[in-house]
Amino acid sequence: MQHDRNDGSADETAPLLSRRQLIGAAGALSLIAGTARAQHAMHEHGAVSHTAGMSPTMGIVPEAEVPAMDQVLVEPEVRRSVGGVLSTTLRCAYAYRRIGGVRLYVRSYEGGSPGPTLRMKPGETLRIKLINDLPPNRDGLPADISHPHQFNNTNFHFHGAHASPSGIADNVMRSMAPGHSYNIEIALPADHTSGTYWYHPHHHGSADIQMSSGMVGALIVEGDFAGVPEITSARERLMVLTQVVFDDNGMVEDFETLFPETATRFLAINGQRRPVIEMRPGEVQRWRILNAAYQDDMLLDLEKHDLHAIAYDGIQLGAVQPLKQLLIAPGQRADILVKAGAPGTYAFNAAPYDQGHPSPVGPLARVVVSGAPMEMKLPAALPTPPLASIKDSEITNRRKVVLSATAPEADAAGHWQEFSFFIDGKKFDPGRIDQRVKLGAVEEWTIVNTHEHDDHVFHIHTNPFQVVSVNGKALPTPEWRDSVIVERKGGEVVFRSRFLDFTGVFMLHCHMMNHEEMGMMQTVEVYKA
Ligand SMILES: [Cu+2]
Repeated sequence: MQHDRNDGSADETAPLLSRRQLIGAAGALSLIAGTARAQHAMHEHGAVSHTAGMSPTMGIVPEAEVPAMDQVLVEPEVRRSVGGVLSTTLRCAYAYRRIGGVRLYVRSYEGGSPGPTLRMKPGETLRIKLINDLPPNRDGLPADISHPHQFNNTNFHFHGAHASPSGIADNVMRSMAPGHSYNIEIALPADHTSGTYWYHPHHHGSADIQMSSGMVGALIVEGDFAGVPEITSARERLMVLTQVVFDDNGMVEDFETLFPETATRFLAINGQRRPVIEMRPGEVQRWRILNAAYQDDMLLDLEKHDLHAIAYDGIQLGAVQPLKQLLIAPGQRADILVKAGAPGTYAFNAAPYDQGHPSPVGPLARVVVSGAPMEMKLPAALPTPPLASIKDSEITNRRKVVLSATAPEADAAGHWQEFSFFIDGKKFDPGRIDQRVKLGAVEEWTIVNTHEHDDHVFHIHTNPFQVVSVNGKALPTPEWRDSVIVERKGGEVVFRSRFLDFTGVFMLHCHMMNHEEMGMMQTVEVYKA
């Protein structure tokens, strides 16, 4: 069956590394400086070797108590490129995680969540040996492949990469089976945009379960705003937002654990529940915010502070965009500047937002402003954005994509099996090509959401797009994105995109992963005429 196909020519199954080799490899990687970060890294490494030393059948492991909340925000371990290549291993395996007063036993990258932050530059190559140390699948393929299945298969997607979708590059058609390791090599063009990107699994059937377990990580393409001292001198923080879900055993093993709209137990930043973000009065910080939540939008609100957006989805804006609140959909990134006000403690919350069903609400963090004041300024202007606007005269073709769904009757239980999600009236079929685009085309697409009950989040791989209108209203400044909300009850987004550099098959889908997993995905083939 196509779904399970494995491009054997490219995939390499090598013997698994021994645990000692793995730990040695992790130890050799550079860790970022900073006391809190170093402590965190030590804690993480301690946890890894601890787990590595015991047999999988051993029951009780002595563990340090971790306060449930109010710890200083820490960031994931950073792995950097050296000599033009970022070469690393990523091990997928079960791990214990303490978070927010609960202990989880879930699938992870490198034993934690988020996974390590990968940092590279345009023109460089990302080379990963992905070791799938998850246990064998217990189930076969279901009759309907949009019925979640085989949760221990995985693969690797560089979300937002303008790179080849073929071979061993950013190819989400690959299937990486448990007990094997696989090479991934993604070359970024020299003119790739710089900013905040991320990675996550994208195997149809298991991606949602794995992402909701915390298998997500940031990927920073460095070098943006190099000529803007107000930004380069600002302390940078990475904030990976997730929705934390788990069952009575602290595990994520069934789709029922993810699907009800009330599934979210709490929200987390960098795998911490309500951490503390420290700032000095008058200090400006750059926050790289990634909504890596598996399902829902979040409306971010920082008490008594404005947010100043400088980039969306890893693409620089041409002017600072001041915001009272920031709506961020799953898959999206927003780079913002925050200028701290008077000393005090300020709530950073996910505020109520109606996405058809209520988005998750609650505290994300507390910002504690204290210490000696700093005199830092926000930039008055930003440089010309990296991607040229797409003019009317460039358009070679237009097309329309319709998102829809069927929901259960009012008297039904609302179990996930009573819903269906479609694009152009069909569920995902990996053996079918849904959109064929000629290499060199510049197209204008209209995305319509006819679903009565839910907003959806349109995402397409390989090429970013420039949103020109939303719900029939032209944007004063068209906005480059790789993921965009399309509102329910006939909401409509029009964007333009250039298909210039890469042939091959890639995906478009809803980034609310429950919807994607249940079939709201299509294939796109860019072909050379
Ligand atoms: Cu959706």
